Amino acid sequence: MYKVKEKEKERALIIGLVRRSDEKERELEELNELESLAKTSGAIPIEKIIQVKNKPDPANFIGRGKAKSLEDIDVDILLFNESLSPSQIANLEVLTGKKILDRQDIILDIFAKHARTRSAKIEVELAQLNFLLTRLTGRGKELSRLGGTIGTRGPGEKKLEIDRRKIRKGIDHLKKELSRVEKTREIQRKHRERMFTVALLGYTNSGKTTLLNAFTNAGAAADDKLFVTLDPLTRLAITNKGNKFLLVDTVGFIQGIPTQLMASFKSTLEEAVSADIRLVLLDISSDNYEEELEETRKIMEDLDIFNADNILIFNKIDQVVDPVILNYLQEKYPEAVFISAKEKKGLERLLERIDDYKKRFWN
Ligand SMILES: Nc1nc2c(ncn2[C@@H]2O[C@H](COP(=O)(O)OP(=O)(O)O)[C@@H](O)[C@H]2O)c(=O)[nH]1
Ligand SMILES: [Mg+2]
Repeated sequence: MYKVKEKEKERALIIGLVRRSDEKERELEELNELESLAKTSGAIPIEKIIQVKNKPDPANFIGRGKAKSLEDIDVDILLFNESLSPSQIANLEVLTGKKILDRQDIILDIFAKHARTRSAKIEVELAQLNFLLTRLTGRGKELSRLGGTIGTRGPGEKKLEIDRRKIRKGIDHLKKELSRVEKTREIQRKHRERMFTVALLGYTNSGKTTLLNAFTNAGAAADDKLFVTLDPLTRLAITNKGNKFLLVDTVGFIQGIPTQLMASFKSTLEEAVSADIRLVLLDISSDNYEEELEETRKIMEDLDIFNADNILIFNKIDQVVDPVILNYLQEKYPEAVFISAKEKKGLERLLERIDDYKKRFWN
């Protein structure tokens, strides 16, 4: 399974393909999301391009000429919004000399990086193996179809069968491991000594990581030694009253998550589920914040964490030009906190709310 190499900071070109030019605007929204997913996975998105093509090329998706023209661009990854067939991936790899990834690859990579508990890691591995299996199966078909033509020697159907068997075996093994781990997990959790834990939830791009960083800077007086033992997605923060808490970044919600990935998505959110309270972020500058709020509610209900132990946060208020909108939302959601994580506005109030919750739930 391909992974974005974080240390080397690979450069990515993001590519969308639409059938008609009036679909460009919607595609651009998806590419914007894909861009932040790419960033989350550790790549550097360089540019986004949208190609109009009424029929994708069965062999090369974007077409041979277009693919050739990308050969000299200074990027390591070509990241496609649409899922490509195994043969398209192989052909594009040869034509361009770049790594070819699609949306599912990136999402799986992000899950893998956010999975911390043993069971979350297993769920992600399972999703990766299942995904690999569908790709192999697809490739098997492609290859046997090519089997008779000139220039293709025995395409290794046999090797593919062995690979498939290996993967299925791996899947069985992981499933057994998973049920074993889940049995012991509950017991361990009860025994663990914990700090007051606050999880960040919300869509990709809502500002979770920015808020995590804003709080960490605010909490610079906190004990540095503790940081060493925390994983990179968890920080120790401190309120003005001196209350310490752990702040956990999460994988975040992604539009239209493929259903095969739902299980691994949910298990990467385990930390959010077991947190004491959750900060639920919404991007107030998004055109779709109402839908996003509705979706957020649904996902949280599904995870059984839609309750009073959450603080609704409207982020990016610096982007709101019309004060009427702000007033309207403040009246409609009196419990919500309005902040700008980037400009560090409203954070004091948020910290006070965290103080209140800690007092209520933690004594
Ligand atoms: N204008 C503005 N931009 C913000 C704010 N908070 C985050 N951003 C930007 O929104 C984008 C996504 O933020 P990020 O923290 O990565 O979101 P995440 O995907 O939820 O972790 C970045 O470009 C941030 O700089 C804010 O309060 N105001
Ligand atoms: Mg983030």
